[in-house]
Parts: sequence; C-alpha cells; structure tokens
Amino acid sequence: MNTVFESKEEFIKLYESSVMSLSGKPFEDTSDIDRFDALVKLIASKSRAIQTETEERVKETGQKRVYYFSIEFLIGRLLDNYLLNLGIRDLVKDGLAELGCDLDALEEYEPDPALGNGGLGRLAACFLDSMAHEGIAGYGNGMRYRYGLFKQEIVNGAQHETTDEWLSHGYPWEVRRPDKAVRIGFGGHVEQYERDGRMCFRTVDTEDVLAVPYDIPVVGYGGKTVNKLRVWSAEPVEEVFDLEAFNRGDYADADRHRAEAEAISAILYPNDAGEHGRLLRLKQEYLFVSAGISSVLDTFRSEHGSNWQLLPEYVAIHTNDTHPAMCGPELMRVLIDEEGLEWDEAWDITTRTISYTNHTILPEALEKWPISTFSKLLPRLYQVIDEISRRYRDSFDRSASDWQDRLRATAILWDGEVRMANLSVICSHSVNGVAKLHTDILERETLKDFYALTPQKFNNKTNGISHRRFLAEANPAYAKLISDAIGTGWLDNADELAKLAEFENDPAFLEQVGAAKHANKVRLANYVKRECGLDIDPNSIFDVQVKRFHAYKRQLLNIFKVMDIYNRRLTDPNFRVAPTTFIFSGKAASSYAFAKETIRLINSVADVINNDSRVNNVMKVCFIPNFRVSNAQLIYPAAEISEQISTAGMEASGTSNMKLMMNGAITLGTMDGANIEIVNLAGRENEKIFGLTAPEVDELRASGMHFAWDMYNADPERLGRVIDELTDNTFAALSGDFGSIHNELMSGNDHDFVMKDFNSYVQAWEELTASYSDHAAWNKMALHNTASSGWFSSDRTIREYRDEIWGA
Ligand code: 475
Repeated sequence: MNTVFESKEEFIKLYESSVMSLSGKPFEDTSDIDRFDALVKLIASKSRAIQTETEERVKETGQKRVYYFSIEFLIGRLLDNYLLNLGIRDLVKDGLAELGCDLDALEEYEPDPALGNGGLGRLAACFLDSMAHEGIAGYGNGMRYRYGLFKQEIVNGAQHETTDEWLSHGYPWEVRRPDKAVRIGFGGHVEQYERDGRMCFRTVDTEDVLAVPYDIPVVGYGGKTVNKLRVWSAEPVEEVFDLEAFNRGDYADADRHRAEAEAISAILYPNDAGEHGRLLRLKQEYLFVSAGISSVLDTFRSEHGSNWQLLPEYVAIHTNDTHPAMCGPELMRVLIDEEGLEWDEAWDITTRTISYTNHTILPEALEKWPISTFSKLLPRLYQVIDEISRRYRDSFDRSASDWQDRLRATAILWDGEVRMANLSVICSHSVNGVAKLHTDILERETLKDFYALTPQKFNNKTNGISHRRFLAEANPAYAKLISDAIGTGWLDNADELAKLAEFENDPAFLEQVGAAKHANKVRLANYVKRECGLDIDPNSIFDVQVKRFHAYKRQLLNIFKVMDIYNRRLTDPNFRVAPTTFIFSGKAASSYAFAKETIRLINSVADVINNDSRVNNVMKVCFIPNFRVSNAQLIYPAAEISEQISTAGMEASGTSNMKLMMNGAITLGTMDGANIEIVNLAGRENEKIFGLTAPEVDELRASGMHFAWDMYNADPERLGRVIDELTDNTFAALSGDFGSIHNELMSGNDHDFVMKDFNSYVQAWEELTASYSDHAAWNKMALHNTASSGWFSSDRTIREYRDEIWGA
C-alpha cells in the first residue's frame, strides 16, 4: 500500500493548512463546504502525485493504453471510494475528528455527478475503478455535461423534472486543461488540395468550437495505479463578445456565440434508449470522439512518433455502445488526411485498434442518422463513411445465394440513413454482448448476418460491478462482518467471498448477517422518513425494484402484484401476507409517457395503501424519488428481495441484480440477462425464478395470438379486477385514472407479457415471502448469495476484456 500520509499528524497539518489557504480564513471560521472542498483538493493532489508515477511506469514499460470511449460515466461520489482505495479512510476519519470534523457529514457535501442515465453509464464507471485496480493503463473519454440527468421530483404522484446543477459549487476533483483543448469543425465543405505531390482532402469554411478537457483522477484500490477520466466541455473558439449589441442593450445577442457553442455540452440526453435525429446529439457524439481521438494520437505520437503501424500494439480504443461509433471513420480520416496513410493501411490499423460493446437489443435504441443531416454537419467524415460502405459492399461474394439479404441487413448506408450499429461492427475487431443470453441473442437474431460473416469477432463479456463501492463502501456493517470472518483479502480479490460458505451453517454468524441487514434497513427507513415523510417498518420484508422505468423492465407487473395482494387482503382478512414494504425507485425518460404513467400509478397505489389502516400493518408502498448512485448505495444494502422481472430476452444483462445479490438479497426474477448466471452460480434453490423463458416469449410473439382479453375474462377475481382498477377510480384520488395504461395493455395485446406472467409471479412472491419467517434459513440463503457473488466483480469482467479483447 502506498503511504499517502506518513501519519495522522502529517495529515492534520497538511489538511489544516489546505483549508486555510483555500478559504483565506482561520480554520475555526471555515464552513463545512470549505472543509469538504479542501479535503477533496488535498486527496486529489495526492492522487495526482501517484498518477505521475503511474504515467512514468506506463512509459517505461511500454504498457498498452486502453481508452474507454463512453458518452456517459455515472461515477457517483468519489471521496469515500478513494479514501478506501488509498487505504487511508480510518486515518483521515480520525484526523478529522481531532479537528472537530465528521467525515461522514463532510461527504454529504460532495455532488453526485449524474453524467449518465443508468446501466450503461454506471458500467463505464465501474470499469474505470477495475482498470485502475488491475493496473491497466485505462482512461475514460467522455462528456462533461453542464447539467447532469434531470432531478426527479414527485408532484401529486407524477414525475417532474428539474435541472441538476451539479457544478454550482464547483467540482473539486477536476482539473481544467485548456492547454490540451482541441478545435472541432462542423459544417463547411470538402476541398481537394495537393500536399507533397499527393491529392489530399480538407474541410473549409467550418464553424468551429473548442473542446476543452477536464481531468478527474481515477484511484485504483491498493493505491498503486491512478488513471484518469477525461471529459470534454464545448466552448467558443475565441471570445466573440458583441460589444455593440451589448451597448444597445441586447445582452442575449452579445453572448450568442458563446451560448451556441456551450449548448453542445449543456445537457445529457435523458433517454436510455434512443434519441435520434437530434442535431445536438450528433454534435455531442462527434465532439467527444474527435477530441478524444486527437488526444489519443497526441500521446501516441509523443511516445512512438508517427509509426502508425504500431498503434494497435500500444493502443486499444473501446466503444461503449454506438454513441462513439464515429471513432472508426474519425481515426481513418486523421490517418489519411492528416498523416498521409493509404486507405488499406489505415483500415488495417483502425480495425485492429477498435472494439465495440452492444448493450441493448431494443430496436428504438439502434442509432440511425439521416444521411442529409449527417453529411451536412460532417461532410468529410461522411465521405469516409461512404467509402467504408462502398468497400464493404464490394467485399461481398456475389456467388452466394443470400448475399443481397446479408448486405441489406448489415449495410452502413441504407434507406437514406447512417446505421451506427453496423458501422460499429464493421470498424471493430471485436463485438461483445454483456451477458451470456444477450450475446446468444445478438449472434442468433439481432446481428445474425454479421455473425454468419465474421463469427470470430463475436464474444461475450458478462457485466460486473465494483464490489468495493457497492459492498465495502455501501454496506459497512456487512463488510465488517465479512472482513472479521475471512480477512480483508476480498477487497482485492472478490473470489475470496466464497470463503463465506464456511459460515452458512453457523447460527451465530447467520444471526449477525440478519443484524447487519436490519441495521441497513433502519438506515434506509430513516432516509425515507427524511425524504418522503413516510414511516416504513424495518421489521417488514424490504422488497426492492430500483432501475430505470421501462415497459420491458415491468415495474407494472410489480405494482399489479401489490394491487392484487391488497385486494385479496381486503376481501379476505384471513389471507396471510408476510409484512412487506414494496420499494420502488428510478427515473423515466421525460418523453416516455407509459413509463411516467407507471410511476404515477405506483405513487397513487402507495397513497391509497399507506393510508388504509386495514392493511397498514402488513403492507406499505414506498417510491424513493430521484434515484442516483448516492441513494442507491443506501438502498441495495437494505434489500431482501431483488426484483429482476424483465420480459425474458429483453434485459441485456442488468447490473442492479448483481449489486443486490452481493448485498444478500434473494433474486425474484425471470430467466433473463445475468439473472441466468446468478442462478447458475448460487443455485436455483437460492433464488426464486418464475415466468416465461426467452424461447417461450419468442414463440408467443411469433404465434401472433391475441390473448389479452381472454386472460382478462378468465380471471375476473384477481387479474381482471386489477385491470379494472386502472380506470374505476380506485386509485384516481391523487391525480386521476390510468386509461392510457389500460389501453396500452389491452389494445397492445400485453406486449410485455405482464398479464401472461402475472400468476406465476404472484405465486412465486407468495412462496418466497412465506419462507421469510424462518430467519435462519433466510439468512443462510442471503449469505450464500454473497458468497457466490464474487464472480460479478467488475475486476473479473475487466480481466476478460484485457485478455480477450484489448490484449493489454
Ligand atoms: C442494459 N443505455 C442493461 C447495461 O450493460 C445492461 C442507450 C442509449 C442512449 C443512452 N443510454 C442507453 C442503454 O442502452 C443501457 O443502459 N443499457 C443497459 O446496459 C450495462 O446491464 O441490461 O439495459
């Protein structure tokens, strides 16, 4: 372990002087914000010292550098994580205490940067942590949005969005690097010119903006490697302040130029599946790709000169979904137009450098851009894409009978559109899915024509999570119990969690497992009381579904279950219900009406049930507003049931399933995404599986059968009643009825199989919760889940990427 501070005394001395010099006040007069700010800046500067050492080591050993391009990095708060990774959490906590400061209280001042929507963005952040832990020279390349994902407030049960001003007090982790800024050109037209007797292309009359990088340190556990995350901000190239307009009183006009440039990095698009055709989104994508590639090549050039054939040996560029798909053509453009390489050589270098991960099979998430928009905004890049496309078409063996079908399915340019997924596959040497089933579906369905042409490109990399953030840091009570039992080696190597299996039959230990869970439930109950004013009972079962709202994730199925239990309890007071708190949290894309109505339904059901004294002792429904990394870290440790109930075949992997499993929750789920791997690792008897399988879903879809009304008619007492209650005012008091959900379900013929899976789901829930009363048996299952979860550490995932894709 690197010694960051010689001793507590040294920390105190450095910290005190840092607080005073940054605030310009005597220590006693400084505010908590001053103290928080100074603490982060001290830790950041210590981290940068290690970063310099890391950098020297990378240079000396000629280590391959991995660049992870992602339009989202949902990093969460960093302070606690970095103190843990540097091995100085106790020292700092004690030192602060001597100065009369409480570390936990100071940590609350840290903004929780919402630079991502959900799974994809959080995965990128977990990968940064694991790359640093594994000693990989791995760097994030992304966007610095001025406003993160909207803040969610609940008004009369409905989601309202307000801006997330995470930068209003500054962000002490970042360092602005104007010396590394890159000029990005949009629009204009392409002209040919002669250079060294060779015809070349360049774009003229462009409108330029400046991409300015901000660097955030990424501290690896063990304190030996510190990498960086570089995020780009858009600014005007030069200060063009229109003094004349200002003097006329046209203040907005005076600064128009700046506002137009800054708009590019102003907002994160709040949709986790598809936001196409928006020019600003395309500009965002090009900005971070072009600036990122330029900075990658600068570093390479400074170390290896212009030996571009060596690029794939020293550099891997990974593209997280299709948002960075322009990496391929942009690298081609630079190698050809600026470095003077021939097409074939540039192509070989490019495809050996780039790799691609697919995160979803949802058709609406497959990015496409109108050629007209694209070619106007990026004329030269479009020419390069057109040439990639032409050569791709020419490569087809036209004697094969099905070549036209294959071309139609895999073409880059088709029907007036640029198809980004196909571009990504064609420019990459590796294409991976994020769980076994997902990769199978990519190979067999979504990308089957590519798989037929180049099967060797395809591979699976089942997702993982940072077990340090989501277990060690989020769940200190359980982490202490674990470390007392098996030592702290699991922080470094999550496989060591398997040693916990030894304690599965130790009644005293199991009781402690239960006690830690209870403490976490009390902690969450306090948070819920503070945030929503709702009392929830830590002795009830905490049944948790937290994730983005989406039809296929089926929060609707979950709330139907709650409605059904409520109805049955009212009709039959002898109907036994294990006391349960149903906890939901998550955001819906602002434009996704069905998802927003589902949130309103949950809150409306909550309003009725929580105020009904006939059922209050056995059920409560709780919607926790504004789900984000920081409150997720309070929720996962308190969960006992992990709801992973997506329509089989639809959830590429899921990662909250892994976080919850690691924290000892039992998965109540379908055979979908990584749930399948959870079941394989922990054993089916330690989870509760229900519902249609992916092949059954396929078959039903293919049959074209219309079953929604039949199912409704067949079960008037329960399912039928729940459906009626969408429109009969039962839950309308807060802000009205739910006709649109009713309509979607019945006219859409139960597209997501909510009605089809309803019975088996409620039954599975009843069986699972009935087993809760045997606390010892439950705690044993919980412990077994934790003990089986080590494989889901993103350390393992990253080692697989390193060995099988990046060769780093
Ligand atoms: C999957 N986000 C999870 C997770 O692999 C999976 C799409 C378009 C624009 C912005 N964001 C997106 C996603 O597609 C996404 O988050 N997908 C998720 O990726 C990590 O675990 O199953 O739904």
